[in-house]
Amino acid sequence: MVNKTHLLIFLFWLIFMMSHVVALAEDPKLALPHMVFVKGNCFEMGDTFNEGQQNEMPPHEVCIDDFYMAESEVTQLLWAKIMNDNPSGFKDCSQCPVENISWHQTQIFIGKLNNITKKTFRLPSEAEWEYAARSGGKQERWSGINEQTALPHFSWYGANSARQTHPVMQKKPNALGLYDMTGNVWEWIQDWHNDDYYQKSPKTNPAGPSQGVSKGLRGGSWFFTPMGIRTTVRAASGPDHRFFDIGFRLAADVNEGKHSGEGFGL
Ligand SMILES: [Ca+2]
Repeated sequence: MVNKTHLLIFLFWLIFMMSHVVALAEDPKLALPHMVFVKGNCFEMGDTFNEGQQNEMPPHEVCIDDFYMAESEVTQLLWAKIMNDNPSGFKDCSQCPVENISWHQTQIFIGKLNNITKKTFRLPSEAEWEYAARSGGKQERWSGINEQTALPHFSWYGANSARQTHPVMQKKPNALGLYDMTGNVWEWIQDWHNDDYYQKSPKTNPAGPSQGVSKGLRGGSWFFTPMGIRTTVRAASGPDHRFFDIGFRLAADVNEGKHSGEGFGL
Protein backbone atom coordinates (compact mmCIF):
# COMPACT_ATOMS: atom_id res chain seq x y z
CA MET A 1 0.00 0.00 0.00
CA VAL A 2 1.54 3.26 -1.15
CA ASN A 3 0.73 6.12 1.20
CA LYS A 4 1.03 9.85 0.51
CA THR A 5 4.48 10.08 2.11
CA HIS A 6 5.87 7.39 -0.15
CA LEU A 7 4.29 9.08 -3.15
CA LEU A 8 5.83 12.43 -2.23
CA ILE A 9 9.26 10.87 -1.75
CA PHE A 10 8.94 9.17 -5.10
CA LEU A 11 7.92 12.42 -6.79
CA PHE A 12 10.84 14.32 -5.25
CA TRP A 13 13.19 11.54 -6.34
CA LEU A 14 11.76 11.62 -9.86
CA ILE A 15 12.14 15.42 -10.14
CA PHE A 16 15.70 15.22 -8.79
CA MET A 17 16.67 12.48 -11.24
CA MET A 18 15.09 14.31 -14.19
CA SER A 19 16.89 17.55 -13.38
CA HIS A 20 20.12 15.59 -12.95
CA VAL A 21 19.71 13.96 -16.36
CA VAL A 22 18.98 17.33 -17.99
CA ALA A 23 22.04 18.83 -16.29
CA LEU A 24 24.22 16.00 -17.54
CA ALA A 25 22.87 16.37 -21.06
CA GLU A 26 23.57 20.10 -21.09
CA ASP A 27 26.87 19.90 -19.32
CA PRO A 28 29.15 19.49 -22.35
CA LYS A 29 27.57 22.49 -23.98
CA LEU A 30 28.66 24.74 -21.14
CA ALA A 31 32.28 24.14 -22.04
CA LEU A 32 31.87 24.60 -25.77
CA PRO A 33 33.68 27.58 -27.25
CA HIS A 34 31.75 30.25 -29.11
CA MET A 35 31.75 29.56 -32.86
CA VAL A 36 32.78 32.63 -34.84
CA PHE A 37 31.21 33.21 -38.25
CA VAL A 38 33.98 33.51 -40.85
CA LYS A 39 32.95 35.13 -44.11
CA GLY A 40 34.60 33.26 -46.98
CA ASN A 41 36.54 34.91 -49.77
CA CYS A 42 39.54 34.43 -52.05
CA PHE A 43 43.04 34.96 -50.70
CA GLU A 44 46.68 34.30 -51.46
CA MET A 45 47.46 31.13 -49.50
CA GLY A 46 51.04 30.23 -48.62
CA ASP A 47 54.26 32.07 -47.90
CA THR A 48 53.61 35.53 -49.33
CA PHE A 49 56.59 36.87 -47.37
CA ASN A 50 58.99 34.50 -49.15
CA GLU A 51 60.71 33.58 -45.91
CA GLY A 52 59.40 30.12 -45.09
CA GLN A 53 59.92 26.48 -46.05
CA GLN A 54 59.58 24.98 -49.51
CA ASN A 55 56.28 23.31 -48.60
CA GLU A 56 54.70 26.77 -48.09
CA MET A 57 55.41 27.58 -51.74
CA PRO A 58 54.15 28.73 -54.11
CA PRO A 59 51.64 31.27 -52.84
CA HIS A 60 48.47 30.57 -54.79
CA GLU A 61 44.93 31.92 -54.89
CA VAL A 62 42.38 29.93 -52.93
CA CYS A 63 38.68 30.67 -52.49
CA ILE A 64 36.71 29.25 -49.57
CA ASP A 65 33.07 29.30 -48.53
CA ASP A 66 31.71 30.79 -45.32
CA PHE A 67 32.27 28.62 -42.25
CA TYR A 68 32.47 28.68 -38.46
CA MET A 69 35.64 28.52 -36.42
CA ALA A 70 35.84 28.07 -32.65
CA GLU A 71 37.24 31.09 -30.86
CA SER A 72 39.54 28.84 -28.80
CA GLU A 73 41.33 25.52 -28.82
CA VAL A 74 39.36 22.62 -27.26
CA THR A 75 39.98 22.74 -23.53
CA GLN A 76 40.81 19.89 -21.17
CA LEU A 77 37.43 20.56 -19.50
CA LEU A 78 35.43 19.98 -22.67
CA TRP A 79 37.51 16.94 -23.61
CA ALA A 80 36.95 15.39 -20.18
CA LYS A 81 33.20 16.02 -20.32
CA ILE A 82 32.91 14.19 -23.62
CA MET A 83 35.55 11.47 -23.26
CA ASN A 84 35.62 10.90 -19.48
CA ASP A 85 39.39 11.11 -19.45
CA ASN A 86 42.13 13.69 -19.75
CA PRO A 87 45.28 12.46 -21.45
CA SER A 88 46.96 15.88 -21.36
CA GLY A 89 50.59 16.07 -20.33
CA PHE A 90 49.96 19.29 -18.40
CA LYS A 91 47.57 18.46 -15.57
CA ASP A 92 45.36 20.47 -13.23
CA CYS A 93 44.48 23.10 -15.80
CA SER A 94 40.93 22.60 -17.02
CA GLN A 95 41.03 25.74 -19.19
CA CYS A 96 44.29 24.79 -20.86
CA PRO A 97 44.04 23.22 -24.30
CA VAL A 98 43.80 19.44 -24.31
CA GLU A 99 46.96 17.91 -25.78
CA ASN A 100 48.58 14.53 -26.14
CA ILE A 101 45.67 13.41 -28.32
CA SER A 102 45.98 11.81 -31.75
CA TRP A 103 44.16 12.88 -34.91
CA HIS A 104 42.10 9.67 -34.71
CA GLN A 105 41.11 10.53 -31.15
CA THR A 106 39.87 13.94 -32.32
CA GLN A 107 37.52 12.11 -34.67
CA ILE A 108 36.11 10.00 -31.83
CA PHE A 109 35.67 13.13 -29.72
CA ILE A 110 33.88 14.98 -32.55
CA GLY A 111 31.61 11.99 -33.19
CA LYS A 112 30.53 11.88 -29.54
CA LEU A 113 30.14 15.66 -29.36
CA ASN A 114 27.94 15.66 -32.45
CA ASN A 115 25.80 12.88 -30.99
CA ILE A 116 25.21 14.93 -27.86
CA THR A 117 24.71 18.33 -29.48
CA LYS A 118 23.04 17.18 -32.73
CA LYS A 119 25.45 19.49 -34.54
CA THR A 120 28.08 18.65 -37.16
CA PHE A 121 31.32 19.92 -35.71
CA ARG A 122 34.48 18.97 -37.60
CA LEU A 123 38.12 19.93 -37.92
CA PRO A 124 38.93 22.90 -40.18
CA SER A 125 40.50 22.29 -43.56
CA GLU A 126 44.06 23.55 -44.00
CA ALA A 127 42.83 26.42 -46.19
CA GLU A 128 40.13 27.38 -43.67
CA TRP A 129 42.66 27.29 -40.87
CA GLU A 130 45.14 29.60 -42.62
CA TYR A 131 42.43 31.98 -43.83
CA ALA A 132 41.05 32.27 -40.28
CA ALA A 133 44.49 32.58 -38.66
CA ARG A 134 45.30 35.46 -41.01
CA SER A 135 42.19 37.39 -39.88
CA GLY A 136 40.33 36.53 -43.09
CA GLY A 137 43.17 36.01 -45.54
CA LYS A 138 45.21 39.14 -44.73
CA GLN A 139 48.96 39.13 -45.05
CA GLU A 140 49.69 38.40 -41.38
CA ARG A 141 52.95 36.77 -40.36
CA TRP A 142 51.44 35.76 -37.02
CA SER A 143 47.74 35.59 -36.24
CA GLY A 144 46.62 39.21 -35.82
CA ILE A 145 50.00 40.89 -36.29
CA ASN A 146 53.10 41.38 -38.42
CA GLU A 147 55.48 42.94 -35.90
CA GLN A 148 57.47 40.50 -33.78
CA THR A 149 57.61 43.02 -30.90
CA ALA A 150 53.84 42.51 -30.48
CA LEU A 151 54.07 38.72 -30.46
CA PRO A 152 54.20 38.30 -26.64
CA HIS A 153 50.80 40.03 -26.43
CA PHE A 154 49.20 37.66 -28.95
CA SER A 155 50.78 34.30 -28.38
CA TRP A 156 52.24 31.71 -26.02
CA TYR A 157 55.48 30.51 -27.57
CA GLY A 158 59.02 29.55 -26.64
CA ALA A 159 60.04 32.97 -25.36
CA ASN A 160 57.19 33.50 -22.87
CA SER A 161 55.50 30.16 -22.17
CA ALA A 162 57.80 28.80 -19.43
CA ARG A 163 57.71 25.62 -21.53
CA GLN A 164 54.07 24.75 -20.85
CA THR A 165 50.53 25.29 -22.16
CA HIS A 166 48.41 28.14 -20.80
CA PRO A 167 44.65 28.63 -20.35
CA VAL A 168 43.01 29.53 -23.65
CA MET A 169 42.03 33.11 -24.54
CA GLN A 170 44.49 34.90 -22.28
CA LYS A 171 46.31 36.63 -25.11
CA LYS A 172 44.84 39.07 -27.64
CA PRO A 173 42.67 37.66 -30.45
CA ASN A 174 43.12 38.35 -34.15
CA ALA A 175 40.74 40.59 -36.10
CA LEU A 176 38.15 37.77 -36.35
CA GLY A 177 38.10 37.28 -32.58
CA LEU A 178 40.03 34.01 -32.68
CA TYR A 179 42.50 33.29 -29.87
CA ASP A 180 45.74 31.29 -29.78
CA MET A 181 45.78 30.52 -33.51
CA THR A 182 49.48 31.26 -33.17
CA GLY A 183 51.12 29.20 -30.45
CA ASN A 184 49.90 27.51 -27.25
CA VAL A 185 49.32 24.11 -28.95
CA TRP A 186 49.62 22.93 -32.55
CA GLU A 187 46.20 22.27 -34.04
CA TRP A 188 45.26 19.16 -36.03
CA ILE A 189 43.47 19.95 -39.28
CA GLN A 190 41.28 17.71 -41.42
CA ASP A 191 43.61 17.41 -44.43
CA TRP A 192 46.20 14.80 -45.22
CA HIS A 193 49.58 16.43 -45.64
CA ASN A 194 51.74 16.56 -48.76
CA ASP A 195 54.75 18.87 -49.08
CA ASP A 196 54.00 19.44 -52.77
CA TYR A 197 50.28 20.03 -52.43
CA TYR A 198 50.43 23.79 -53.10
CA GLN A 199 51.81 23.12 -56.57
CA LYS A 200 48.60 21.37 -57.59
CA SER A 201 45.97 22.58 -55.13
CA PRO A 202 42.52 23.27 -56.56
CA LYS A 203 41.46 26.89 -56.24
CA THR A 204 38.04 26.40 -54.64
CA ASN A 205 37.70 24.87 -51.17
CA PRO A 206 40.88 22.75 -51.35
CA ALA A 207 40.57 19.73 -49.07
CA GLY A 208 44.10 18.33 -49.25
CA PRO A 209 45.37 15.15 -50.88
CA SER A 210 42.92 12.24 -51.08
CA GLN A 211 45.28 10.08 -49.04
CA GLY A 212 48.55 10.28 -47.16
CA VAL A 213 50.55 9.07 -44.20
CA SER A 214 50.37 12.17 -42.02
CA LYS A 215 47.78 14.75 -41.05
CA GLY A 216 48.42 18.48 -41.08
CA LEU A 217 49.28 20.55 -38.03
CA ARG A 218 49.08 24.34 -37.86
CA GLY A 219 50.03 27.32 -35.73
CA GLY A 220 53.04 26.17 -33.72
CA SER A 221 53.14 25.75 -29.96
CA TRP A 222 54.47 26.93 -26.61
CA PHE A 223 57.80 25.32 -27.54
CA PHE A 224 58.68 27.15 -30.75
CA THR A 225 60.57 30.20 -32.04
CA PRO A 226 58.74 33.01 -33.86
CA MET A 227 59.75 31.52 -37.22
CA GLY A 228 58.21 28.19 -36.25
CA ILE A 229 54.80 29.63 -35.40
CA ARG A 230 54.13 31.75 -38.50
CA THR A 231 50.62 31.49 -39.93
CA THR A 232 51.82 29.77 -43.10
CA VAL A 233 54.01 27.11 -41.44
CA ARG A 234 52.91 23.59 -42.45
CA ALA A 235 53.74 20.71 -40.14
CA ALA A 236 52.37 17.17 -40.09
CA SER A 237 52.39 13.98 -38.09
CA GLY A 238 51.02 10.45 -38.28
CA PRO A 239 47.33 10.30 -37.33
CA ASP A 240 48.07 8.08 -34.33
CA HIS A 241 50.91 10.26 -33.05
CA ARG A 242 50.39 12.09 -29.75
CA PHE A 243 52.51 14.79 -28.19
CA PHE A 244 52.09 17.29 -25.39
CA ASP A 245 52.07 20.30 -27.65
CA ILE A 246 49.43 19.05 -30.12
CA GLY A 247 45.73 19.85 -29.66
CA PHE A 248 42.91 20.97 -31.95
CA ARG A 249 40.12 23.45 -32.61
CA LEU A 250 36.54 22.89 -33.82
CA ALA A 251 35.03 24.18 -37.04
CA ALA A 252 31.52 23.78 -38.48
CA ASP A 253 29.69 24.31 -41.74
CA VAL A 254 27.84 27.59 -42.05
CA ASN A 255 24.39 26.00 -42.06
CA GLU A 256 24.84 25.20 -38.35
CA GLY A 257 24.28 28.87 -37.48
CA LYS A 258 20.80 30.19 -36.95
CA HIS A 259 21.48 33.45 -38.76
CA SER A 260 24.01 33.84 -41.50
CA GLY A 261 26.60 36.42 -40.52
CA GLU A 262 26.48 35.73 -36.80
CA GLY A 263 28.37 33.28 -34.68
CA PHE A 264 26.69 30.66 -32.57
CA GLY A 265 27.02 29.05 -29.20
CA LEU A 266 25.20 26.32 -27.35
CA1 LIG B 1 47.12 27.12 -31.21
